[in-house]
Amino acid sequence: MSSTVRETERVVRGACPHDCPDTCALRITVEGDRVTRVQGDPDHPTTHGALCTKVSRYAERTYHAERVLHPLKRVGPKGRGEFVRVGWDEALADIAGRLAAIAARDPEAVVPYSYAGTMGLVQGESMAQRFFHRLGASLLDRTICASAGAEALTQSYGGKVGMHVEHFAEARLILIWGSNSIASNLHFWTYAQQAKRNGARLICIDPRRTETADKCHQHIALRPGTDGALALGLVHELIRDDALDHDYIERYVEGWPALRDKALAWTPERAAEVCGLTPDEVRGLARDYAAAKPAAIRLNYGMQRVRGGGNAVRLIATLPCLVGAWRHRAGGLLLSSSGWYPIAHAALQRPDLLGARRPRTINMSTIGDELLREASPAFGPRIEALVVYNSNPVAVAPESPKVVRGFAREDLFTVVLEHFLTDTADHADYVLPATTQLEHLDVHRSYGHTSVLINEAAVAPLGEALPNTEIFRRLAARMGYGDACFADDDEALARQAFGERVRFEDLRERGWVQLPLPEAPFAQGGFPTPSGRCRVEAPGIACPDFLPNHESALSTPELAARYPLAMISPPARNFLNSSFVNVKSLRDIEGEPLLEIHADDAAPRGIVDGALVRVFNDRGEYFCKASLGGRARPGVVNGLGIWWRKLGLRGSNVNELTHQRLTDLGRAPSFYDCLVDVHSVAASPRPLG
Ligand SMILES: Nc1nc2c(c(=O)[nH]1)N[C@H]1C(S)=C(S)[C@@H](COP(=O)(O)OP(=O)(O)OC[C@H]3O[C@@H](n4cnc5c(=O)[nH]c(N)nc54)[C@H](O)[C@@H]3O)O[C@H]1N2
Ligand SMILES: Nc1nc2c(c(=O)[nH]1)N[C@H]1C(S)=C(S)[C@@H](COP(=O)(O)OP(=O)(O)OC[C@H]3O[C@@H](n4cnc5c(=O)[nH]c(N)nc54)[C@H](O)[C@@H]3O)O[C@H]1N2
Ligand SMILES: [Mo]
Repeated sequence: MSSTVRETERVVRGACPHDCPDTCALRITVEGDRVTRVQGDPDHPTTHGALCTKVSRYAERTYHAERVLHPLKRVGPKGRGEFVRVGWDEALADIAGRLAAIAARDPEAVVPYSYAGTMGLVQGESMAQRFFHRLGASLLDRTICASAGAEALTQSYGGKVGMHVEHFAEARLILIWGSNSIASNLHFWTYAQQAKRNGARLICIDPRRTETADKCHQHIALRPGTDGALALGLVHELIRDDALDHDYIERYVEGWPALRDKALAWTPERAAEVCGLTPDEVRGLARDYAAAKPAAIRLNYGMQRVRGGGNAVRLIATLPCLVGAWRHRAGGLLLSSSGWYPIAHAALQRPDLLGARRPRTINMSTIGDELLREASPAFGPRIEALVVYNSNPVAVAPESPKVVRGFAREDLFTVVLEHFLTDTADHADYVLPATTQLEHLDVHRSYGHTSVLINEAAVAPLGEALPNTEIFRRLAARMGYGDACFADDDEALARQAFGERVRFEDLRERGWVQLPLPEAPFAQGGFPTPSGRCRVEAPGIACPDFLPNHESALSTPELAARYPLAMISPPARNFLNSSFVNVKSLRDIEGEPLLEIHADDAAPRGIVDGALVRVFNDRGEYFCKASLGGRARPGVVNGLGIWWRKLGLRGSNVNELTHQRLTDLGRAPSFYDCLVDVHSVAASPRPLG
């Protein structure tokens, strides 16, 4: 480390637990029993000693005055956040009793709800899954973020695999597509800048003029959800200019003729019309992409949160095959690298504990609807108990008016494992205090690089907090589950995560282990599909196509007449989804919830910069401040996420407006496929309290 370590200090190896492609290696400085600094590890290749603003304040989060440090039991109405402190024994006995009584009627009435509050393999889905499998609870389809893109990659490439992030530094052209790298993939941006210094051209494809777009050579501000049309226009031009690598296609692409025929109908004029671009933008992009060797695409999840998101990913994933970009290690595409990791999921989660039972699967992305559903033969039992960990669904799930109604059900028994009294915890019958990353052991993979990392516990748990694993271990004991797997401690779980493939001793000693992988993984095909080829069309896999948004002038003209603005809701830079919203120093940087709007859309509505606005549609209303700072394109507003409702304006956040319709592939939410209108509150026709 650059800073010297004092005698009274020790440095512990950590890993950032957050849902971000960068999964940084941390050096955690401890003085006595307190963490004094959290820094990036200078020796880890992709972290290179740098952290984002949020995680360099991780200690501020751990030692936050509002940490939940004791079990809490609800005393007030649901949602009010009124609790009394209780002991662990009382809480666990009551919870186990309630769950056992429900399970005796039908275990599927119990539903776990979790996502990536921590990405750790131990504190994520290990002991928790064992517990729910043994109980026979409903399974959870974890779709809220990336499953459209994941399913698309799996159809096309056979898995969530792609370029190595380090090699972007050598590319001649980088398309930064549906990614605000400076905000949400900072350590990739370092490589993009290296490439730029070496003369590479950077093109950002994003409806929003992000801080990343500001620093690229060109910004292509297409309409949300039109990436598939743009990709088809590009394929059209590659064919017309004969810029194809016929040899690569012949050898390593399956089903190309179907796409060729489709793309012939997508002239640059037609694509431009759909995307809200000029035909020259489409032609220029195709020419640049064909000419630059090697050309690399950093695709990210922002572009797949729309109805046709899966198909769009598949169309874009085909481009590097068509021009043979994969032949070079600095050519190709990266959406996710998580498929490279040899994780022993079954050992960690023990689906065998289900025995012969085959519980139903609840989709987390439609939790609002699911909680409000009555029992039926098709659905099964009404949801009677919800156990939430590593997630804040009341803030982050789509169509929150319904989510809130569901969580407010008096006949729903809700347990939330948390660090803080989030919007979700406010609705709990019991809140159980969980440890943060500084207080527990874990091992991590990444979805943006390819090393495995360890996170050692730096300090003892604060207050009465316990790791998620220990909470489920104790619950299992209360339920009387005697299976040996419930006795595994966290180190045993960490060792099981990779089995013999990654030695735990190496992780302990070095902090991380690089996976052994080929430099240019698909230079000669070798995609993890049965044929080894990239699949455009194959048995059971349809040729991808452009699908217009659920809500758009193309598909719902009547709705578009009433709600003429398309809204996207990408993250605010200083929050991590809804995490860190309660860290004051970070909230102060963000100021207030914002809606970015173009001057041409603001003027006729009498909206000025900084005005309080009401954003609304048939589902709900969201109050925030208008920002005319030039980041929104005409016809599109950007509602930056994801504020806690109770820290936002008038108890609302942007998910008041989003809907629960799913994507084409992967059953994911369509957060960025949403029509709204906006009024200045002063000029609003509705009385406001
Ligand atoms: N600072 C910060 N970092 C984060 C997060 C955070 O909340 N804050 N969240 C983390 C998580 S969970 C994830 S999944 C990733 C998300 O990071 P990304 O995968 O990059 O996805 P988003 O941030 O949702 O969106 C990225 C960009 O896509 C743009 N976009 C929206 N709609 C479209 C479209 O239809 N087409 C195109 N081409 N672009 C579109 C948005 O304007 C945004 O600038 O980042 C992680 N990192
Ligand atoms: N409108 C709109 N909505 C979105 C998005 C968007 O772009 N726009 N993005 C979507 C995306 S990409 C995602 S991934 C989801 C994210 O949704 P979530 O996965 O719910 O992410 P967070 O909001 O960060 O909430 C994680 C919670 O886990 C808690 N936590 C962290 N570590 C631990 C732990 O070790 N133990 C326990 N028990 N709890 C822990 C944190 O305190 C935090 O409250 O939101 C989605 N929602
Ligand atoms: Mo995400």
